[in-house]
Amino acid sequence: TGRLRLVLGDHLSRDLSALSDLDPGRDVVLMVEVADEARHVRHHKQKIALILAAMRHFAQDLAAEGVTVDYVRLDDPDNTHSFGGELRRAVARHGPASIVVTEPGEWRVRQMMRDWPSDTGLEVEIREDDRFFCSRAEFQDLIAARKTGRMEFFYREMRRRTGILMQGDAPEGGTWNFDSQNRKRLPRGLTPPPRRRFTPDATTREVLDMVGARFGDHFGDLEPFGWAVTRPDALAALDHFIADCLPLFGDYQDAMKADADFLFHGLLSPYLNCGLLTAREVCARAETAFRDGAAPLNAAEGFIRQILGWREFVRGIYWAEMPDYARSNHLNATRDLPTFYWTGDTTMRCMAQCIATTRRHAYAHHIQRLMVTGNFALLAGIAPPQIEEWYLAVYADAFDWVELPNVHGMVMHADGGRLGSKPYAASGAYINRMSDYCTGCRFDPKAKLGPDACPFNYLYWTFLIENRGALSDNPRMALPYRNLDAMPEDRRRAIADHAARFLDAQAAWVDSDPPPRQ
Ligand code: FAD
Ligand code: DLZ
Ligand code: SF4
Repeated sequence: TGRLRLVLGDHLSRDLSALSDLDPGRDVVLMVEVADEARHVRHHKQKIALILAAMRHFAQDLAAEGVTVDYVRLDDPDNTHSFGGELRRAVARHGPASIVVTEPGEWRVRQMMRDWPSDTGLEVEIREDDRFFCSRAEFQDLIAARKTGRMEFFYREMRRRTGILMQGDAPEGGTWNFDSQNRKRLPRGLTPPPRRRFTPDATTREVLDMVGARFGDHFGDLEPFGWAVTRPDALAALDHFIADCLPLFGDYQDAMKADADFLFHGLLSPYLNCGLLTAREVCARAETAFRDGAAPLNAAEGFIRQILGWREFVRGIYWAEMPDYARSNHLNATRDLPTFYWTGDTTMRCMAQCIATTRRHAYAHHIQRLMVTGNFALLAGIAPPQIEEWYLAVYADAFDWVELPNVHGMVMHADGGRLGSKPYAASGAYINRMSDYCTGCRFDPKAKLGPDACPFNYLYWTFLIENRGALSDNPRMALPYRNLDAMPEDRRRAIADHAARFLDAQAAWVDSDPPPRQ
């Protein structure tokens, strides 16, 4: 008898470690569609459709290679709808000698796996996920040796180790970081390129119909559905990004524009995270574009930093710090998530815009996530688990290993600065500088007090007032605290008053269950 090889929905890479020594004559590949994975948080409809359609195509390709694939569909009447239940049923069907799986992307699923040997009576071999540049062990060593666990040092070390964008021992262009060139506002006359989207084939169509019927009450629009769900289409998406978007990616990396959902961003994270593209090939393509003169260095470096730097760093932190990481709440934030995160029903135009693009595409770009919906959650003091659940549910690229450090650490500062040295708190001036959202907003980004004052302004100062104990010793917060302290006491009181009234008005709309929204 052969081995049973379980392939999860974010393991869709042909060179996955769990498939490396596959014996097509004896082994069985198991793939299971289970409702528990769609419902543990109520994922966006497009996210469920993307994963299930990509799983079905991946299984078809393996079968076409002559591999025996046991594929359990969501509508199988005997489906137990959990990974553990489906594994037990498959063991009964095939009687394998042992089980092989690649380590999962989520702590939650890693915990499930502890029960599998006793549940099945078989050896469960959990292999390393080697699709990352930096292994978990390597990360631990790096952090231990460096003491300072900051992204920038990790990234430089990864550049040296991989040789990506290096000239011998020195960084290409003589500097590691071109961030200062990468903060331009989008000029009025510049229209971002139309984006390549993919028409669903019959397999994907069937999944879309099933998701519409079963998960119709989840957040988000199901259609139009334009994501790639096969490796060739994901590669076509990568080609399109490198040719049409990468050259200006750096310049407008931090820009936001009303009704422009994608700008020059990659739209590649769902493919990287579920396995259709590899981090290595994506970085290699960006580097080649630079070396061929097709993209400037600030673009290629800015893009590679996100993947070789941030993506690898947050994964390292996640596995080094879980499970305690998720439980910290450095700023003691406890407010309920306002209902408008699910409905988009708010007069703050920036928030309404970012929630609308999220609903339309299961996507928002980094600055929308960090400086709009994230910034609001930080300033309003939303309870970390509630805002984490929102991010995990609504984005097609969201898996715990990458979502949690970004939200818990980078946005909410709930980890006390393990990930970022200071909170990215900002007032309306930042959003006004980097976007055109404020034009046509009912609030005035320049007004600090009064009925038209931008809520981000009084929420910002109130956040500083309320978190003085946790933040005022941070040298990077010295300037904001000096500005706060220079304000007359009655102005500070008026600001805090505005914030309290505003937040109470939102609380009237809070509902512990997200309202159904089609
Ligand atoms: P691009 O702007 O084109 O960037 C290129 C690639 O870099 C992305 O595809 C992604 O793989 C990687 N990347 C960029 N920034 C980060 C980052 N901070 N952490 C990890 N990888 C990064 N990314 C996810 O993949 N899944 C998530 O669940 C997720 N949640 C986030 C939550 C918050 C609050 C914030 C601030 C960021 C989050 N990110 C997450 C990071 C980032 O916003 C997305 O990776 C990015 O918007 C994906 O779109 P893109 O492919 O167009 O990215
Ligand atoms: C996100 C997701 C969904 C919605 N459905 C499935 C599924 O039916 N089967 C599956 O194998 N994976 C699914 N996934 C992705 C898993 O949640 C993902 O593999 C784990 O979170 C990784 O630990
Ligand atoms: Fe957002 Fe304030 Fe600008 Fe309105 S004025 S769009 S609330 S930053």
